[in-house]
Amino acid sequence: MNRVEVEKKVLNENQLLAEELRRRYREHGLCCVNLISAPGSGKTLLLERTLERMSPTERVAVLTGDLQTENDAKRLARFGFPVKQIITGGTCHLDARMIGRHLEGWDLDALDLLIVENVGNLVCPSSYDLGEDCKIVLLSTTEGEDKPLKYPSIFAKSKLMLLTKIDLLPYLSFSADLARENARRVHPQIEIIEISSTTGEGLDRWMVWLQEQQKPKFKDAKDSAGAENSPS
Ligand SMILES: Nc1nc2c(ncn2[C@@H]2O[C@H](COP(=O)(O)OP(=O)(O)O)[C@@H](O)[C@H]2O)c(=O)[nH]1
Ligand SMILES: [Mg+2]
Repeated sequence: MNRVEVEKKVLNENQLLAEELRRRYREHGLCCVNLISAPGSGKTLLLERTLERMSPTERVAVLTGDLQTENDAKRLARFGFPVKQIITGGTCHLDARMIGRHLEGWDLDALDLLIVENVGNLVCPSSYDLGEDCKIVLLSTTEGEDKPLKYPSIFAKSKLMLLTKIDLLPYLSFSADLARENARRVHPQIEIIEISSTTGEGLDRWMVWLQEQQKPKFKDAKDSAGAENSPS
């Protein structure tokens, strides 16, 4: 098999496992979001801010991926929600098999929201379906406005772009307007929220958006429970 054939086989196998995860999430009424960005764009700090704003009764869990270290899981575990680190070794993305393996031991019925923090990389994670409801791409103000044009795949596949670190705008030549324009050239319908995890700007909007994503799942779960209970 040549390299292209091997890559195709790996992606096909991943797709089957991702469909299986999607089926499980649907069955349990669980919403899954997949956060993707370059290293250092602010995924973990945003998740710290997100978890600290959640009430202890929220049914949320996090899987966080990195090539090495448990650092991010340690940062996130202190909020009391279930968190697991996925260490990929050298692999530059998470795949569906890794997700499935790390879900073992968790009761999916006890969860409404699964947040996946992917390995920091704008290229490889975009090719690997994790069975998620949507991908979310983070672009920080220190990365340059042209990244949606240079790495179009992930911006094309993401439902939401979070423009992060906007507290730094006064010190940078970064144009948020141009970044938005470039993202919309690649994906005209992409939703965009500007945030700062240090000042808290935009975080209310982000929390509402995240809550909104869970609604269709609640409805699906309710509908199927209703169908099971209804006389046939
Ligand atoms: N100024 C500023 N720094 C941030 C913000 N979000 C994250 N950072 C910093 O950026 C660095 C990388 O953040 P981290 O959350 O670890 O990024 P990750 O690699 O995408 O998970 C850390 O030093 C954070 O403190 C932000 O909104 N504003
Ligand atoms: Mg991180």
